Amino acid sequence: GARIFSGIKPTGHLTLGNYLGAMRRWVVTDQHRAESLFCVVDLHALTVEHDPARVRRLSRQTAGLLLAAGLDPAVCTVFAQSHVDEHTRLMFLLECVAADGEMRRMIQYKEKSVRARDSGQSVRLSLLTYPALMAADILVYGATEVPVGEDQRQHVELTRDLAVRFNQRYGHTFVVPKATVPEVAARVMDLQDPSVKMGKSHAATSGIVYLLDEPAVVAKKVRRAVTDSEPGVSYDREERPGVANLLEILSSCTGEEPAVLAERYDGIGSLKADTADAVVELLRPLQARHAEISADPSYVDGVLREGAERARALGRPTVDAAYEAIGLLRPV
Ligand code: AQP
Repeated sequence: GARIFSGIKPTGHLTLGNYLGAMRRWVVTDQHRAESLFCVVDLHALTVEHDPARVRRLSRQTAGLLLAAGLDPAVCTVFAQSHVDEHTRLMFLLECVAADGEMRRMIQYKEKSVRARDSGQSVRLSLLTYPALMAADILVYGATEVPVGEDQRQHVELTRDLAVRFNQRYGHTFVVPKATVPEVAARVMDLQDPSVKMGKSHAATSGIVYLLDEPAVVAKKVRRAVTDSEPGVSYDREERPGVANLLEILSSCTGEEPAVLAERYDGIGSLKADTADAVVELLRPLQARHAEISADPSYVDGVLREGAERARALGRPTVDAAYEAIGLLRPV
């Protein structure tokens, strides 16, 4: 049957992009239709300059937000990557089937290594090998599907390549997974600069809607979104990226096609007003549940503890099989 794995990095406060591109599907459909695991991938947060106390705080907050969004620990597994050693055990084997060239080709590596150098920091080696750990995250659990936003598709493709290569060389060990990307809002763009994605680790925050932004803040950010000087509203991602982004966000909230929505509006002002309202309503229940959940920090810790146990039990046989297959002497 289907098995689902996906993760989220505790590198910043979660955004509307994380929610529409990934989390919402985990909550609404994925967790109910297959055995599924959702992971706070905290090790990945160490691949760029980081503050230890902040990563720890964001890890707990991210887990809390996954639960507030509606992941139900009774039907799915919510856990932290660093609690389950199987991920790093498998990573090394995958580094032994991966080539350095294919790692260097990854867009995220290119972008984030430029960002690090531009701000005078060295590029951590783990940023280059990141996709091997991500591949391990997925392959450990024999996931068939990986629900992600568009920006992660390339890493899932590499995961497939590594799985196939390992299986060919050392015998069938891994399930070959595929990425599933939403039809709209697969790449929510920054409201102030619709040429870049809305990213939680970006420094300029006025174009980013955070899941915990107050309604008035959400409304202000949407109202001030950068669009263009064309009259009227039309859906054209190439020529009108700012307007298209608003239409996609609204579409993702209401379920109507962006092009159909575009016909309904004469001016950008009313599109922005409706989009702001829709996002505020979308976030309202999540924010209410988050307030309840944060009243009891031990709740989140308990969920993570049980999640890690379940994940470990699911993952260990595959990693043991991979160690055997690749030629390591197994302890007796
Ligand atoms: N803008 C987005 N639109 C749609 N989906 C998105 N995702 C992220 N941003 C958008 C999806 O959310 C999931 C978790 O993302 P992540 O934690 O792997 O990465 P991030 O939020 O992009 O955070 P970074 O990498 O720390 O910040 P950036 O890169 O922005 O500087 C993934 O499924 C992702 O596709």
